[in-house]
Amino acid sequence: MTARRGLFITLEGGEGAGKSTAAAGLAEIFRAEGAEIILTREPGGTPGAEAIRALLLSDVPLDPLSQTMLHFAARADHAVAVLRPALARGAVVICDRYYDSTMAYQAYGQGVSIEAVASLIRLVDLHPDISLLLNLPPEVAEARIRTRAGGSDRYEAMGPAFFARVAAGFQSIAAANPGRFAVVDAAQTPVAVVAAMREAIRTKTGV
Ligand code: T5A
Repeated sequence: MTARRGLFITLEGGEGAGKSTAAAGLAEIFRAEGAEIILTREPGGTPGAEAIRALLLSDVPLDPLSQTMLHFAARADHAVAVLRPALARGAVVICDRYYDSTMAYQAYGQGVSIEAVASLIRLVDLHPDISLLLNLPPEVAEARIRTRAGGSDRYEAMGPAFFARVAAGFQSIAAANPGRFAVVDAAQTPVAVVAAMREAIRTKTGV
């Protein structure tokens, strides 16, 4: 296995929490500091994983365990082809969603066993240095999603009870991993969200 030197940052949270916006802002800050930045996302980040993403976000019927394994198939390819090599070069990797999303959406949200997801996490065996949970009240997230163009994907089409389970799942995961997680108030302006994230990274990792 390749040795790691870089910094692996993941962004987590519900729909419309502002992860993509914040990931781009955070990448700008690290670029200005002179770091090599890899800005990537899950599901996705490689041609194979993007093909799996298209299936996962489609309305093709798939049972929750199948979805779980597809998320990890995409993740395994992403880890080998992009994440591990970038970290071995010493890059700062900013990943919009990672395995905590599978735990929150598929285990807490869709009822797949927590142990099944945990065993897949052990199999991929590549762990973030810091995970930033963007916390946003559901009504604010819904308002943001409504302003966006485009239709709903598989997960966006699920109801409020599902999103409440996912949100509670993220809170439990963050509480169980206080060394790795920082919770950021995502209701602030985009500039303030990114500044809070940069400060949390400095506090948790010293970088
Ligand atoms: N999924 C994913 C699983 O079920 N299991 C898994 O293992 C993984 C990895 C991915 C879907 O797959 C699921 C989760 C998802 O449902 P996606 O399209 O990548 O699909 O979904 P999201 O990650 O949720 O992406 P979104 O675009 O919906 O949300 P973001 O990235 O959190 O939000 P963003 O930045 O696009 O912003 C949304 C809107 O709010 C505005 C933006 O301009 C935009 O209009 N905004 C703000 N407005 C005010 N103040 C701020 N601070 C703002 N920040 C953003």
